[in-house]
Amino acid sequence: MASSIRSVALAPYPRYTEDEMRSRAKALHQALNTRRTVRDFSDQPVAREVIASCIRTAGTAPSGANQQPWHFAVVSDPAIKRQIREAAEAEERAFYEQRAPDEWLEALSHLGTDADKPFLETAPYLIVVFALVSRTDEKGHRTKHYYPYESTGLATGLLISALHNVGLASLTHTPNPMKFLNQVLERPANERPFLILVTGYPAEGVKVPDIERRSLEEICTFY
Ligand code: IYR
Repeated sequence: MASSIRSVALAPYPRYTEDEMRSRAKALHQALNTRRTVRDFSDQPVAREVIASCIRTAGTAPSGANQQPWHFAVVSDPAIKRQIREAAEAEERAFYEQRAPDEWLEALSHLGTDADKPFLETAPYLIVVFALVSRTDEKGHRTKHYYPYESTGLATGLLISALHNVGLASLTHTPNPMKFLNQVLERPANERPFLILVTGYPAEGVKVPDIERRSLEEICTFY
């Protein structure tokens, strides 16, 4: 290893007994397995500090060359939510009515989605996640980022888990195309819209599609 790199001691990783490991692993699986994507949100407000804390968790994700190539634009302003809804619904109408191939619509049919996106105004927060393909410093020097989408995906996974951990529901929404998010939120061109994480409490009595997780045998091979 290059000796010139600055390093610090790893904060201690606890050594659990094997029993503790089993039960901790199971407990986290049980907790995250109750997460479901919801499409119907309560308009009940959520403390901004809670959202901020969950985003700090997202920011702990590993990233290519530790460039942390993400930005989270947190929208609670009703006027901005409305603009996002209007632009997203326009794109979605074009998607559902013209652009989407039949095969794609068929794959979506069990979810019951359509071009109406009321949750973009109902939910207290729209966390618009951007992946940064590069960054320009104060001197105008541009640095390319590596694996920006993979890194931002990892951060988003942590964010979804962090939100679930505090009892908040989320919906990963990807209007297609999403370029309008740069205009509405005045984000520069190096920041590429990745997805909108619609966030809040689930609406009372909300129903979700009756779907199942694939089994361990199907998603995993031990060699
Ligand atoms: N963006 C559209 C369509 C859509 C696409 C996928 I892949 C989904 O998992 C769900 C929806 C929409 O939001 O309706």
